[in-house]
Amino acid sequence: LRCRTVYAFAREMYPKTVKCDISYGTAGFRTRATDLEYVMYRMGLLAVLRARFKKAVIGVMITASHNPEPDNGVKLVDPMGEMLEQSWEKWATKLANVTDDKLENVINDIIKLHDIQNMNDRPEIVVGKDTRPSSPSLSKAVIDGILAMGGKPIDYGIVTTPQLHYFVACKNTHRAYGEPTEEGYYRKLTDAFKKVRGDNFNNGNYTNRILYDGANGVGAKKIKFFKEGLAGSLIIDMYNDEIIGSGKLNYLCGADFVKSQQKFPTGLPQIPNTRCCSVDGDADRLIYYYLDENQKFHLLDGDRIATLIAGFFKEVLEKTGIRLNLGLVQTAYANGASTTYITKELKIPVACVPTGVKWLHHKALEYDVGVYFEANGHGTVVFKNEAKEKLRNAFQTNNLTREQKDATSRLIHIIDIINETVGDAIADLLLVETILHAKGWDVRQWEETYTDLPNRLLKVSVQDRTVITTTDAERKCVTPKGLQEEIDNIVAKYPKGRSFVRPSGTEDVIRIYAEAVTRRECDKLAAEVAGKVH
Ligand code: 16G
Ligand code: ZN
Repeated sequence: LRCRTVYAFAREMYPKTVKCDISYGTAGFRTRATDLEYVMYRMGLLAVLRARFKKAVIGVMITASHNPEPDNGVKLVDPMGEMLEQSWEKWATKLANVTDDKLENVINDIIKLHDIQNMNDRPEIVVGKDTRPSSPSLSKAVIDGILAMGGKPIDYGIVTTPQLHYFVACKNTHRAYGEPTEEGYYRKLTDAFKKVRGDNFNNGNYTNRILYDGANGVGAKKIKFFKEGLAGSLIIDMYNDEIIGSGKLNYLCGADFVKSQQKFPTGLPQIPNTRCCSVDGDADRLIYYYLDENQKFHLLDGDRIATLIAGFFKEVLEKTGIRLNLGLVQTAYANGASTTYITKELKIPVACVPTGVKWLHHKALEYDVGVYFEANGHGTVVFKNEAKEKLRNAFQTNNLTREQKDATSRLIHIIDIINETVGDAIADLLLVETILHAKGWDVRQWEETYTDLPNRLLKVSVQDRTVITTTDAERKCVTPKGLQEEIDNIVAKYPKGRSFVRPSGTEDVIRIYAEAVTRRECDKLAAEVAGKVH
């Protein structure tokens, strides 16, 4: 009977309305919201199958992150709060694209191939959504899919993407990771922050006030709860909190706008030398910046945050006297100056992986303490369980000097400021503020650690972006034949020049990245390389 409901519902309530195929890309499905109802319903079905297969709670997040307000999207979250396992992405794609009359076949294939026997289990599926006007009806479609397949939807309503990842991890670790509630999340992060900060809210050149751009999205709605929890230890002046449906989500503001346009966002007061930050539309990216006394814009992006965090962890780890290995994971978009700084000066090993959080996260797990960040501001720190245990055990013993004990205790609290499941703009903000406070730095001192090479990102529309394939963490083209050689020849003309091209995983375009010693050269290099991509 249930099966009949699944397919009757599909045909009657959520018929497939779009002919062309969509694919589950680096961030799930993402397109115009009006084309997504049936996809959402089907992802509800898939989430229940995945939950039965893993015998665990699975998450579904409805968001299109930094995209414009009329878009929306959906992604599934695996048991430990990670991105959906790669091998299931193709099932998501298949399920989304099959015609209504073949839906049953694909579902049966999934059940058979994965030998899912517990079809009567009623697994919990946690559902969250961003503030887009389309999100409520799309969330209903997901929930209908979950119910039709016999799952138990737990609707968290409007939450940030990283909050949803956190809830999934909490539920599957039986609360070892934290309480699976919004209050539990705020309490965990803000309590840890306050413990580390202590009674001196300011230190050296660091002042505890920051201007915060909420991108007119969920990041604005949720920061209010942090402000309460922080109880004045950090003063967050919030801007860009328009009401839902104003059309202003991510518009001329937010982390993606600031990073890609390299511009100060609208809506924030322009106060010289004042630390500002922006989050994106689902609050999983964070970017810092400021205007100097000449109104010149200075960007402190994900690379800058990564080097700050990795350098700090190295220092504190050394002070604990506990041997744990530390590494940083970047992508090809990382500014060359940041990579040089971290390897040559901080002497921390760096790995480079393809674009997309799942690659970074996976690689970071190879270190005891793995820091990963994309230049766009998405990143976090992950700790091996054994590393955490080692720290806790060391703290319990009496073999540590006073200094070692202090450092160890600080590190243990700092772990609780971090959302290890995925990049979390607000948790990252608390971590950056903690480090700047510890160092007594203002935003300019932070910027002085190294000088970014001027860089440019261009995109080119082509007929078929799949003709470009890459290797070596997207830094070299394999096809079309000869293209890499042409790029190499161009790059060779520019001192410290670097450039690569790759097909986007989220848009129908080829992206071109270039960096060089001067802005002019960099722009010329980008244009020359773009000229070869047609
Ligand atoms: C997605 C990725 C992000 C990546 C971006 C690149 C996740 C959750 N998000 O937004 O990490 O930087 O895609 O987009 O993995 P692109 O392939 O269009 O350049
Ligand atoms: Zn995002």
